[in-house]
Amino acid sequence: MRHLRMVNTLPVVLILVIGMAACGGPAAAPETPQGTEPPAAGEGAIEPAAEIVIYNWSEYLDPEIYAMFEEEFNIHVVEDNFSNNEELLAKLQGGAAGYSLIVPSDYTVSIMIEEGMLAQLDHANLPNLDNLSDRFREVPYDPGNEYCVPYQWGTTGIGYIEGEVEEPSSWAALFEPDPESPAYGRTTMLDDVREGFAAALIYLGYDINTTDGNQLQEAKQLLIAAKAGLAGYDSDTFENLLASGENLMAHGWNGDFLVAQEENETIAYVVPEEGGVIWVDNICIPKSATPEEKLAAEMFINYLLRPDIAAMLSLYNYYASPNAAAETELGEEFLSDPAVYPPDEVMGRLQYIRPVGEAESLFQRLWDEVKSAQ
Ligand code: SPD
Repeated sequence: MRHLRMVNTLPVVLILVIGMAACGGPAAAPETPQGTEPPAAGEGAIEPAAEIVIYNWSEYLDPEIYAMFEEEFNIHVVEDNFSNNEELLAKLQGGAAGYSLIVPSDYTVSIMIEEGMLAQLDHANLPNLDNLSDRFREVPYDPGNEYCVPYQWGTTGIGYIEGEVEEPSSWAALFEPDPESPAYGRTTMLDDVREGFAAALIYLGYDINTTDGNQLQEAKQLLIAAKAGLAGYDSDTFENLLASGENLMAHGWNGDFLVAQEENETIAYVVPEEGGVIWVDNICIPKSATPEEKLAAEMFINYLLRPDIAAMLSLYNYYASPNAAAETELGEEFLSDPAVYPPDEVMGRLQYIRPVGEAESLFQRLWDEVKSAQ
């Protein structure tokens, strides 16, 4: 089993309200139905599609799960990947069809619901929904799981090579890069507008969902200054670049660093003292799915909700599970890993990214300016 060295940092600088019920340690497993049977096919009933396409983050679903699902239900799953929520959103807004399943984060679910991009889930096809812990049945961006099912949750902080660089206990490690540090020029930041701005805004002491133009300009200047110490922006391979020794520090997601630790045990992860981001990714069905694809997609979601499969998913990518019934299979060692399930002290300084309405385009314009700055 993988272990990430989680470094506890200094006391809380920002006391931030975690407004979602989705935070906190694992809950006790409820007694729940474990059914995986597809809905009975009556006369004139829809037959599930023979193939579905899932549009997901990279390395976020054990291929063995696809194989087992296909074996059991004779439905083939094909995967395509995106690097950030905005790429997913733009692709669907651009009219991309053919996807039966997508995996947006919390704030993007809100946007997609608002824009009418998601199909309503038929809960009759999701008997395993009851396996979710209560707090994931009532997430604020989708109360009652009308459109989506929470998939995994985690945090955003800094990964680094222990012994080669000092512990980056402050975001200053990114935003005031020391040319003498071995990590100078061997550091990456996520290629992600909201995550990039969140890191800068947290360092400045601002709300990560601010729409104040002056604060966003200040954050932009900080992000531009940070570029001197960066090797680049990367959301897909940042952990591998640490594992291989090419880079020494990366802004990124906890589970990805944990997985990479299997290859390089000197990788460590920290949520800096100023705070970090907490997020919940969700599995949803785009409205463009045909009835046959939607049924097959619901069967796949129900399969993922099975305790053994939910545990397999979390043990593959080392992210926390919203599935309370999976806890027995996950085991105490996993459930008590502070890098996966942050202790209260860390939870207290995490913030959720939220939709910012019309200011989304301002964030995007400023991010483009950051990316193109010399
Ligand atoms: N390797 C998959 C990582 C998925 C992380 N999603 C988090 C998005 C938070 N903004």
